[in-house]
Amino acid sequence: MSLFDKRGNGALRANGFTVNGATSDIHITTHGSDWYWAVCAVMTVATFAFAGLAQTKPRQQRIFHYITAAITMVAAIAYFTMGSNLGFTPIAANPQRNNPKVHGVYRQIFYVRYIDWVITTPLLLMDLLLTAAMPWPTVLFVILVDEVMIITGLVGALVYNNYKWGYFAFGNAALFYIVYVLVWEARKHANAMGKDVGKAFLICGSLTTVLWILYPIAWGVCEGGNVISPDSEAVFYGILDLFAKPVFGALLIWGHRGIDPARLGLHIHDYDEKDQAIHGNGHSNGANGYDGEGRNGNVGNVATTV
Ligand code: RET
Repeated sequence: MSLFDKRGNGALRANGFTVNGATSDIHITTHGSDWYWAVCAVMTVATFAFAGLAQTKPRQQRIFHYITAAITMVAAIAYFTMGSNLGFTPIAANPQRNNPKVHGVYRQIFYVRYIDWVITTPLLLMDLLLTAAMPWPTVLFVILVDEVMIITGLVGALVYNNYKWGYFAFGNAALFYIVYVLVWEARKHANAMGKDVGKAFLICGSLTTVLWILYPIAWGVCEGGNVISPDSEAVFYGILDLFAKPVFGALLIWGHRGIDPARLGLHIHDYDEKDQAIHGNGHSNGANGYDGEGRNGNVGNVATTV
């Protein structure tokens, strides 16, 4: 163990590089771990900021704050895991390289990244597609395709031979479809909702499109091709994640400042509002609202217009 290891934050020593009997010899150093901790801190601060901002709005207007806070909350925990040198498994690198930065047999593959993404990328897409007031079947399908993208990326990362590129190809096809919906269908839809909605969508949608196309490039040189070191992987994915989550989230919430979600078809009920669905049928339903007997025609219509 080098002097530097002793000075490090301790996580590498505490948790080690051996998992299930295999040891990663291509792994992060304390630099990588420190960087993961730093990103964890930013994600945590962003979560409190987004959740705090939500409290400044009426409950019917918090949906985008909550979705966005959930995204950074999950990321904070994923980064806590990676900073702690956990949430990885050693996978035989293919190809094995002579470059000392990636020389070795087993590369440290952080599967926890994909657990983060499988939760957060659907939420990011919800942020965007709800902003564009897309029909809910489209939202559902895009999210399912997104899950295909992330899971194929995970499986590909865990495969040690060249079959991993087959999964990579499926993942890229999925990304292609998502990008098509964002830059074409959803953009048109957002513009039809008004100038402010169109602008908010354009800014956040463009940022997302550019960033998301960079992820498979990172995968190609990290989990896929074993070209750059795990520390560089930490920086590459870390910068992408910082832009895709806290920066994206701040821009999205800012873009929504003058937009009532009701304009986007998101009619959300609250117990103390003057809402027919709750107060208009003569029943006193308390905080739960509906009487559960389908007496109020409005409930069905309003609640499902997404
Ligand atoms: C993988 C590999 C398989 C092919 C493709 C990928 C794309 C991943 C993307 C991830 C986005 C993550 C975000 C995280 C937020 O913090 C899975 C790397 C296309 C687009 C936005």
